[in-house]
Amino acid sequence: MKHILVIGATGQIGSELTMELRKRYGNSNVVAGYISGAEPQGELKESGPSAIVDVTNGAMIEAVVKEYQIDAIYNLAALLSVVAESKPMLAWKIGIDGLWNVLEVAREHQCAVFTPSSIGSFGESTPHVQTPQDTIQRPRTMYGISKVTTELLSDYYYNKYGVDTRSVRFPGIISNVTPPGGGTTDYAVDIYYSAVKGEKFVCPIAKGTFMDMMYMPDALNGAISLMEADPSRLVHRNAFNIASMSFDPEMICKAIQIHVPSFEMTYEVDPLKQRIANSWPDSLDDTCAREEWDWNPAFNLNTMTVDMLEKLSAKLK
Ligand code: AKB
Repeated sequence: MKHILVIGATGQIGSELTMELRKRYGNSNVVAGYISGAEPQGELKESGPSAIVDVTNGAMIEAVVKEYQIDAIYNLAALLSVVAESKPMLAWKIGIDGLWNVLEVAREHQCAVFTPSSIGSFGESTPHVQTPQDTIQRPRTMYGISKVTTELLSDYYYNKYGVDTRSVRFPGIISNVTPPGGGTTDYAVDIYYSAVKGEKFVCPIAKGTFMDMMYMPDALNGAISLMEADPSRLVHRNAFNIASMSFDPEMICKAIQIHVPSFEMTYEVDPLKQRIANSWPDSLDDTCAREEWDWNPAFNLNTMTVDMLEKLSAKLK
């Protein structure tokens, strides 16, 4: 039986991942770890155990791991790319000092660890089209630097101590539940809210800027499938390219207009977001994930758009 701790359980990915894990492993076996001021609400709070877990406090992580006999940790504590540029030291403290704490506790208590990386781990000098699994990673943002370090440190703990660390490089994640905050790819979520509210969308990312994106159900399934994968098949560990769709603002706008013909979009490019977006891949090659653990996403831009518009219309009614 798996006993799982999700650190960052009230964030964009954490809130849905916790519920999905509870569905698969049983409500009482999945602890929602949150920081003070970001308490779980509603179903997330009612459906299973929760505990304050500040990733920068190793003793706090260890106490929860011991209390609930945790054997797997999903460590989602991080600042997203744009906000990390305005608070680089805090981004490092949460992303890397926090990761050290998680890995040390995992080493002591034999826990498997999933800590996501991102398309942000690549930079200007990375090949941008069909970015290979193993390639140049020289990002210039603090988010990217912390994600490359996450990959290296996670591999280090696997190679040196045998800690079962695994990870994926998430693209921009699109969801209709908890909104993201402070990311470069957030526009691809915000645009759906504008469409459903009948508002014009002002896009902060320029026409022709392609980035990889993914619908939340595929992202959750990817993380859980990788953690369940047969270790003898894994050539890579930290972190796998995973992909399902790549589009620019024009393409997502057109996909929405099929269902909301009156929807309009204009541009007001945000220089920081654009600089970050320009440095990221246009599309990823995810062959290794497909070969080593059968990664196979279910959604494309059109099927995601139908589902997003339907769910958001019901939610915002
Ligand atoms: C961000 O935009 O910062 C994130 C990411 C792609 O890692 N969504």
